[in-house]
Amino acid sequence: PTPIADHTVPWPDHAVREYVAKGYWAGVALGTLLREVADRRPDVPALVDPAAGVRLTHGELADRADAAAARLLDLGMSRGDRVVVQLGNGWEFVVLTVACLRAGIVPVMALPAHRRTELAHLARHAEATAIAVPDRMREFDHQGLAHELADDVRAVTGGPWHVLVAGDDLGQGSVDLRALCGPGEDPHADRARFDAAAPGSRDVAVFLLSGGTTGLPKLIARTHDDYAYNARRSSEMAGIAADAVYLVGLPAGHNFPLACPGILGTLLAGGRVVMLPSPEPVRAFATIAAEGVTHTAVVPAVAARWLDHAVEHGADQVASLRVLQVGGARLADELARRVRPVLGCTLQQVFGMAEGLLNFTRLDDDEEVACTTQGRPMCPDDEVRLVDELDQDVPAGEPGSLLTRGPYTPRGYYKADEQNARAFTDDGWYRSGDICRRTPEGNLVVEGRDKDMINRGGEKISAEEVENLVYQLPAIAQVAAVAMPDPALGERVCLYVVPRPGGTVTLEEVREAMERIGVARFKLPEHLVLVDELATTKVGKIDKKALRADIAERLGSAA
Ligand code: J2J
Repeated sequence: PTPIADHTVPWPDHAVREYVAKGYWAGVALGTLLREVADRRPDVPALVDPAAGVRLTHGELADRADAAAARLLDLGMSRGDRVVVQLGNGWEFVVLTVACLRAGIVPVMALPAHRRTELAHLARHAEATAIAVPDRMREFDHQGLAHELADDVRAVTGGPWHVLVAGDDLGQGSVDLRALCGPGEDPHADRARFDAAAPGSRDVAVFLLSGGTTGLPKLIARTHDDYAYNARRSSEMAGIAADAVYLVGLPAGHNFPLACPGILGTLLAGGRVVMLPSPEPVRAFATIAAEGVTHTAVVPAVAARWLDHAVEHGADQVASLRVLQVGGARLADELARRVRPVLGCTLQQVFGMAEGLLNFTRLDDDEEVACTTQGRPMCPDDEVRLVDELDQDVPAGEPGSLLTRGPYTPRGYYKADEQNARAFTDDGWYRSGDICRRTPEGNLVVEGRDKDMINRGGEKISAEEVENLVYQLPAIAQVAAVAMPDPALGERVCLYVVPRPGGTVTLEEVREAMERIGVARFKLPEHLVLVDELATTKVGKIDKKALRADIAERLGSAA
């Protein structure tokens, strides 16, 4: 595989000097930092997977991670190699991730919902030589698909392709991930290997996936220095210390539960992480009660279900919960106001992005600010501009498109020169595509977006990606994917379709075709409107604003 550094966009030297001088970049690899925590608190609980009955202390987790890292090297992997990680929320995810951070093997954080299209793209683009999957999850044969991908990948890398499988049903040629993540025979030797050769702190630690505005997902290369700061500072924001018990209910490979503060922030603070396969309220509430959970992160759609559940069944089970972080999509003010009265905990709104910048409402903000804004940047040296179409700053208080730079916001996507020219300004500002307004006291309110993305309850869907897939159907002359309003999820995917003359197409046909190609289910359109032509703007582009208004009106008048 090509060295990662050949395709990353570095921060300029003066910025690096500043971030180091100000202590944001500590110069220590994430795996080393986690090892140091374990050495200070070896016997303190670190990781709980109630479903698997696994409980590990910080010492045990660190030892297992070192053993797993050693076994990855024994398989033939080495520093700088990439592994696509598509695991459910179980203990193996955490051990494997920490192992990678120790060995300098870079995990590519896929989502459990991803299918052939996404996984093949990630594996090829990252030139991965391994994939980690469950045997089966939610009726899907992940192991089978992982083996099918092998030929695809070998065609690019020419190298071997390791399929690491978590589960009882190991197929031929699969590596037993649970055994790989099990206790080692010689903990001292294993750790010595990585103590002596930790990855460089400026090296890439993880690849995160972008929230999707282009035909295929882009990779965000997060370095040890920047991601460690991301996790540490987020812990301060959320009040995570050694006594914290953090519940992971969102897909663990997503930036929010991984490091904002999530798994990494909690472990670095010496706290305890509890893995839960889904945030479904019955099990989540029972787990919060059983484990004394103090912190967790959800998307607005989940917050709404938790509130309803608590109204119906009471909130006694969540009495230990101190902070409920909500982010990923805009939280309605009315919902926000119910959090404290109903759940009895502090609401923290998080407006974040895998590209970097994190905004938090502070735990001591007054209720009005916490319920009506999405907070402010966590770092004093996060730079945020709100601009108009010509990249000029908008007047104070007016809505503008958000641009940002900072110590944990990389200056470009991985191996994506063309997209970088659009998504970043020449002087390195990331265009988040969010339309925000700044309140007089300095908090941001997310009012909309100027990027072509659909936010389905926090799951980001690129309209262009959906359109490209739909164009594979022969009956389609023209297609546009737009967001339609939805009471539960905020938005869902709606398709506007112009069929070829004499032809027609149904929603079911489109969904079946996409499923055959193999794509994450959450991207499948949920409504289809047949039209004779698509309205265009003055410059001849499809007028998505008009289409969004059209579908909102159609749904509104139907209700
Ligand atoms: C409105 N829109 C929001 C919010 C994200 C913490 C929290 C979320 C993410 C995330 C994350 C929003 N209100 N509170 O990585 O660490 C939309 C914006 C943003 C995009 C980023 C984290 N919080 N959004 O959601 O990379 O449009 O990260 O640009 O998945 O989600 O998506 P993603």
